[in-house]
Amino acid sequence: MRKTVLAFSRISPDMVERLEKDFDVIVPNPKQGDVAAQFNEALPTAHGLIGAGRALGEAQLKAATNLEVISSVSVGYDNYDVAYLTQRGIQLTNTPDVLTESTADLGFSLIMASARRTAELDAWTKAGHWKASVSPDLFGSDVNGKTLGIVGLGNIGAAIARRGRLGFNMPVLYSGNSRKPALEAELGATFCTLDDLLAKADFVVLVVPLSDKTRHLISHRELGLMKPSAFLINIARGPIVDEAALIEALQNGTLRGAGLDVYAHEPLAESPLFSLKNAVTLPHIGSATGETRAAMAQRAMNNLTAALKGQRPTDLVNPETFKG
Ligand code: 8YV
Repeated sequence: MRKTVLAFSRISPDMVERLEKDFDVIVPNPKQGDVAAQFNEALPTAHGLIGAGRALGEAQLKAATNLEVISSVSVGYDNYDVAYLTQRGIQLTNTPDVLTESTADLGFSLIMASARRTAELDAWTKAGHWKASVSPDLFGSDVNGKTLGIVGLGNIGAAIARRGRLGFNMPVLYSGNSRKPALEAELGATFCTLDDLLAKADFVVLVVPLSDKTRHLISHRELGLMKPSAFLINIARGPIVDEAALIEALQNGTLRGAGLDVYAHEPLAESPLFSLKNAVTLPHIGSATGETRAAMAQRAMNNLTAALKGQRPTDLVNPETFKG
C-alpha cells in the first residue's frame, strides 16, 4: 500500500517529484482555495507530514488517525507538542547540522551589521545624504577584539564562537545548561552565569532553543545588566526576548543596538523596531541559502522516508516512539 504524505508548508516541486517515487503526495494549493481547509480535509489520510513553521499539537492533529511521522524542515522544534506526539506514538524528526554554518554566518553578519551600522548607512547613502566625510554621529563600533557572549553554546553557538575567536580575536564567554570543555580548550571559551555574560559581553548572541525555561529569558532586568555600548543578537527564537523591553532599551539608549532575525510574532509586517536605526531586522533567514535549504529538504525527506518504511530516522527528536 502506498502511504500518503501531506505537506504543511511550501515544498519545492523537486521534493514533490522525489517523494512521489514512494508515496502519494498532497500539497495544499492556494490556487485551489483555502489551504487550511485542504490540509484538514487530507489530514485523516496522511501517514507522514513534512514542512516547517506551523504549530502542530493535539488541536491540529486530532483527526490525523493514521499519522506515523512528522518530518520538520527545521532544526528547532518548539512548534510541536512533543509530549503529545510521543504519547500518540508519532515520530518527530528535524534537520540539525546541515544548517549550522549558514546560520552562524547570518548570526555573525548581524554582529557586523549592528556594530558598523551597514544597513542604516546603506539606506542613508542611497537616500543621497552622503555629501561629505561621515561625521562622528554616524560612527559605528569596533568588533575585532571585543568580548563575544554566546547564550547557548550548541553547534550553531560554537560555529559563531569560532568565527569570533579565530576570525576577529574576540574573547568568548558562554552560558548554558552544561560546560563545554572541548570548546574551552579549542577556543579558550569561558563558562559563566548569564548575568556575568550580560554584564561583560560587548555582543550577546542568543542561540538557545525556545522552551518554558527560555521564554523571556531576556527581559528588563537582563537588558539592564548589559553595557550601554553592547549589542543583542537574536537568531534563535523571538519569544526568548521580551520584545517590548528590548524596544524600550533601544529607544532610551540603554542598549547600543540589536541584530534580529526572529521575533515574538512572525511574519512581522509592522513593528516599532522598524523605526529604530539601531535595530537591524531580518526576516528569519538564518538557514535561507539555496544550498542549505536544499540540504535541509534532503535531510527531511530521508527522515520521512525512513520512518514510513519502518526504519529508524537519523534525526529522531522523540526516540522512544521508534518500535524497530
Ligand atoms: C526555519 C529555523 O525553521 O531551522 C530552524 O529552526 O528557524 C529555520 O531554519 C526554516 O527557515 C523553515 O522555516
